[in-house]
Amino acid sequence: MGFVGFSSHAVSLQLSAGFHGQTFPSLSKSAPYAGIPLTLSAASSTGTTFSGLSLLGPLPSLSRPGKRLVVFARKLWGLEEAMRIRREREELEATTTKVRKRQPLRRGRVSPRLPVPDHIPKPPYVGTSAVPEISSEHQIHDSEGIARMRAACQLAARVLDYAGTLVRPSVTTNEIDKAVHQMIIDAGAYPSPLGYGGFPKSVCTSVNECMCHGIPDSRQLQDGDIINIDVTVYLNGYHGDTSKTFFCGNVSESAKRLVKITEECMERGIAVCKDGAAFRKIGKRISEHAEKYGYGVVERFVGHGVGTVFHSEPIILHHRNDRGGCMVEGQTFTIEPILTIGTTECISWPDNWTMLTADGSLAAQFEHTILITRNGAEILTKC
Ligand SMILES: [Co+2]
Repeated sequence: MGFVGFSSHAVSLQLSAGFHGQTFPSLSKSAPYAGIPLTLSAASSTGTTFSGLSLLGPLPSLSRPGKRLVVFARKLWGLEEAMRIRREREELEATTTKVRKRQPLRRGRVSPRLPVPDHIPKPPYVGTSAVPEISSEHQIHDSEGIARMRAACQLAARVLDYAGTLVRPSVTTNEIDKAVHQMIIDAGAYPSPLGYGGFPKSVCTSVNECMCHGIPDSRQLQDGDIINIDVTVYLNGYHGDTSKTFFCGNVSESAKRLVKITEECMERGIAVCKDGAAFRKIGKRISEHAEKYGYGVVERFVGHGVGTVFHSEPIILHHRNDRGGCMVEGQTFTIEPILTIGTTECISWPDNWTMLTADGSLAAQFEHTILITRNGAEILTKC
């Protein structure tokens, strides 16, 4: 699960009805028809010269040029009109097909919070409604801490893997939440998002244009959706945090490409990590790769230190930056870039959690928790 960074350029627009989602191209655009070049350079009763009509083939012989010209021009207008109508119909069909393919995301019903048995230890923020401040302490572990981090991260990875197997058309995000909740509880862990700053569910499910922090609800997944599932578990006093974007049914090529490049961006960010490396290298490498494909890197949501505290320093920026600081062996943090096809600006739903691209375009995200080692980084949230 991500955290809102401090370098925010985001607009805080509330969603207004009809603002979000696909826009219909105005049909009036096609009204001034400019198809066949028709140039009547001269037209008189005594002599007629046609030019620019070669597209229409050989002209009939004109015994009475003036009259024939009028008739011919009428025919042309009829043709123009027919073509204009046809074009408008084709445009409309293209538009409705597009809309049918992907409706703007709509809110469903959010069911009551699921209970957690008393014997499961809860993180300290549970029971408070304010979003906790980001802790200034970097999380650097001894061998005992590393072993616990490994256990928490392994569990998070297994839960995410399982959650991904549930993704298919007609399944609701609420059903995914329930299954994830149960698996975490059964493992003796606590689902970290539940009750974090008042978040009402055990996992984040972010569909299509939702960038992150989507709340599981009664909406059924549709064929062609992409969905990020973001799992964080709290096990033996340590958080493990990971997310992945899954395909639901048949997904468009453009969505597949966005998802693939987003995963590659995360991997490239991880590849620069090692003891002593500058944090800003992560954003540089991610941005370079995203830019090659014309994608935007969202600046508002950042990676973070993770360990005994859910969100701490260092703040990991995924975009180009000159923030200082270097990685230290034994340190754990997340890298979790969000890429978009269109704008990187976001708007939120009135729940103040669900974040969507301001233009309704697709967003994808991947996240791993990593451990900094002397020569590189170990991905802890791997199955
Ligand atoms: Co996170």
